[in-house]
Amino acid sequence: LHDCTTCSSDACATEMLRIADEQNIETAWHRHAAQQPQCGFGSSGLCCRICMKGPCRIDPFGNGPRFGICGADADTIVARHMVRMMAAGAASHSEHGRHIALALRHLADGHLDDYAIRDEAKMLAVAARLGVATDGRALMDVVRDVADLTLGDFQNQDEKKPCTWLAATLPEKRLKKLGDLGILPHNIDATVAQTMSRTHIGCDSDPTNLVLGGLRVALTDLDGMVLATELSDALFGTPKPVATSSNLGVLKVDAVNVAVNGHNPILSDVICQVAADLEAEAIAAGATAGINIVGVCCTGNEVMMRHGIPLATNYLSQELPILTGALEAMVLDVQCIMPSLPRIAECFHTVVVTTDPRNKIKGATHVDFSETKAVETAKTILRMAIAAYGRRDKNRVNIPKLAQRTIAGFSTEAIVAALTAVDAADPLKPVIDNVVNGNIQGIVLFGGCNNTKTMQDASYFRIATELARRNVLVLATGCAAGALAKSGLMTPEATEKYAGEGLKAVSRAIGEAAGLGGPLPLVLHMGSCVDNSRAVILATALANKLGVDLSDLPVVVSAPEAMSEKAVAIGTWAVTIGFPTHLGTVPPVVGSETVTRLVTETAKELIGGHFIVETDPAIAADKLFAAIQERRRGLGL
Ligand code: NFS
Ligand code: SF4
Repeated sequence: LHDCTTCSSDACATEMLRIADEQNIETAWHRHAAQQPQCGFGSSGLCCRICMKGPCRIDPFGNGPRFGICGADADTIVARHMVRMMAAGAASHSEHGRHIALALRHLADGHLDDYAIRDEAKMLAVAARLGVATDGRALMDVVRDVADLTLGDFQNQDEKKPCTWLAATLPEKRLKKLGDLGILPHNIDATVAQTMSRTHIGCDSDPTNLVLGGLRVALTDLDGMVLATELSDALFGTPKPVATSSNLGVLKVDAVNVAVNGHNPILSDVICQVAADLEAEAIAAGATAGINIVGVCCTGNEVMMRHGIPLATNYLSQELPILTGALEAMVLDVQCIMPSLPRIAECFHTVVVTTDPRNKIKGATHVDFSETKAVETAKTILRMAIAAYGRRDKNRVNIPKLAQRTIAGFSTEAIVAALTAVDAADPLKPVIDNVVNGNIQGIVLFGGCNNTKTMQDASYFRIATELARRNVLVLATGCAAGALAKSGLMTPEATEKYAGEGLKAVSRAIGEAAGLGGPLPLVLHMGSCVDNSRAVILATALANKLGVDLSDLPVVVSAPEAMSEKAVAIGTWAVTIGFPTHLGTVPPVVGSETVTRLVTETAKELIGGHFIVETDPAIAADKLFAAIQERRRGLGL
């Protein structure tokens, strides 16, 4: 039903897809094939389902209807749907952030015994950034104030007062520009609700005004991400470089293998902490190697960054760990989880466990997770996995041999610490000097998902190696980071092999000064998708040091396999804070020339950033490099 040679560039995925075919098990790739051809109206954004008079469709070639029944034209229809995608993305990231902020608040009030402030220095640094007094105060009083200020970003009703975290994160120049345009949000929840309300039938139909509203709601997505990352670091620790490995070869034949899949470290971090306590029970059940926790998608990135937990795989191949026949449990929380998982698990002994009462899946076992009994729940789930080990069919175990060595853990703090080893008095100076002398041409941040519309992981490898060869420093988050880790690009060897001479020299100097015993990895893993905020904080530090705006920096963003509504929100705020942003999958906006022009051209004049839509990875690399060169010229370099 599908052509395996174009599905994935990941060797483990290809191997497992052969097994899927042999055993007649359906995966996302098979379902993608079954969906072809996909609807042209939907693909171009010209199908409106906003009211029940619809669906209405606009003929892109001008031979059929030009207006929906209410009178909405292609521009309105495209803009409304795109803006709603941004709102959904912002809601998702911010809900994750709210969850962490509420946990902090409950911790401060003494209600959570299973959590602690594991990085006190980060907690105090965050407090200082938000203007919370710390001197001589009890830590939990500081935590309570930080939590309350954070929750204020979901509650403030004064439209003139921008969200606290955005104000504490972006450079002054950028804040002023966004404020002047009226797109600096005051409240995450209110902005998401306003976005839903203005896109209801018969409300905002002016495409420019709608897109501006989209930029505003996308900025709430950034707000939610920054607060999620920074507070998670305080709760669970700020990542430091750590050596681990990636791809399905991280599963162990003699272990109780447990995959954590989803996004929120509130659950996955506790699972990692308690696994050691149940080691003896696993061994007693016959698993001589004990319990082996592996990650999938973004929660995988969270625990990889903080604990060196290996990454089994990224989004599109999340079904495949079950097909190895060696996965005892897949533990889920929220977002980007395929509803097909329990169906596949039925063919094996794997238990699929949902944990969030608002995110259940038919066929999965639900174990309600609450922070007040986190350790107890994590143990219950791990014991379900240990019990499943006894039901494993040894004859059906097929673990691919491949696991790539991966150096992860490059939080902003870790990067600054490495740079401090080069110049203790002025850590950012080595980066700036090397950007000025051209050893580093610029920085690219890879983010976003996998998408069946392209070969899995292939464009990431192609664009990243192409830009590194041209001396562009490469950062990555989310499933982009998963792709680049599985491709073996998060190693010093990859730097030796693929980096241009200038970049290689800088990476060696920093890596050696920082005691890594070699150059920095070619790609710096900055974390999960919410951790795109780390790159914003780093870019802001560089901009502030140079006295310029983010839109002046030779920094670009690339999402070659953008898929989710969250990715739409991230891409949009990346543009809104001033970065040229590449999408390798065509978003459903091409049905409107006006909206397409707004986000690919007008945005550049208005806010400095713009979307670059390019499905060919080689041409995308050229376009991203050209955008970097344009920025360099602007800086007189
Ligand atoms: Ni980001 Fe991470 Fe992956 Fe895409 Fe989904 S897991 S939050 S949305 S698919 S990168
Ligand atoms: Fe059709 Fe207008 Fe209803 Fe959309 S909102 S479905 S265009 S009538």
